[in-house]
Amino acid sequence: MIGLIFGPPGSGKGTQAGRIEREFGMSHLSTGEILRSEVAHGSSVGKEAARIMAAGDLVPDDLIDRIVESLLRRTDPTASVLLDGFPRTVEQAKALDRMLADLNRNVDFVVALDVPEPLLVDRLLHRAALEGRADDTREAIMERMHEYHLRTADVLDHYRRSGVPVAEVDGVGAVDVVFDRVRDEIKRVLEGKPRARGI
Ligand code: B4P
Repeated sequence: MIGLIFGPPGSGKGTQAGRIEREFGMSHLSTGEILRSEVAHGSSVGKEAARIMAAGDLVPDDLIDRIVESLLRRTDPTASVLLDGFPRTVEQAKALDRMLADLNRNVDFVVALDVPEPLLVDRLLHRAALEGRADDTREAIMERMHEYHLRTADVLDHYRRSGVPVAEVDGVGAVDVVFDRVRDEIKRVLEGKPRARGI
């Protein structure tokens, strides 16, 4: 099974992904975490990505596609994988379709977290105060929101058009409450049941 956790910056992708990983036995693959690790190690990829990420921009599609393709090729073909933060552009989504087709796999579901923008900004500024991530400055946060609307939001339509089940989940509320909704949606998709409440 291949699942995607999708949503704007600060919507809780990474937070919910850890819980989904434990509940459904999926391997969590976060492109944001991979890039931060490359930056921390000072690799050539990290050097290229650091400045782009700190400005709140998206790293180039070909760079991120190569990273994901190499990881997917090294993954046990029977393992369930949860992709977090990828794809972030329609071009990345098309590249993922090609990678998965080569591996005789496909995207089985998308969980999209829905959170109003003022709350997203509050969450990220709160995280900035706690963790001091380079891309959690107010300026970078606003740029990340802009990039999301400009380039990432259309990814959901790509999957809807392809017939992949897309579950939009209300991401407002305590982390455990949001996870209850996420878990119910994934179970519903896995059981092939129609949606009970509106997408
Ligand atoms: P990511 O690491 O994906 O960063 P993010 O969008 O902020 O999500 P994250 O998972 O960290 O945060 P979450 O919403 O869980 O990407 C970082 C950067 O990497 C991108 O801007 C880009 O430059 C680059 N990048 C990554 N993938 C790329 C790709 N495919 N293509 C190009 N570039 C790429 O949580 C946010 C905060 O909210 C946390 O503090 C959390 O504790 C809090 N929170 C979560 N759920 C909450 C809840 N229910 N209530 C209250 N707070 C909550």
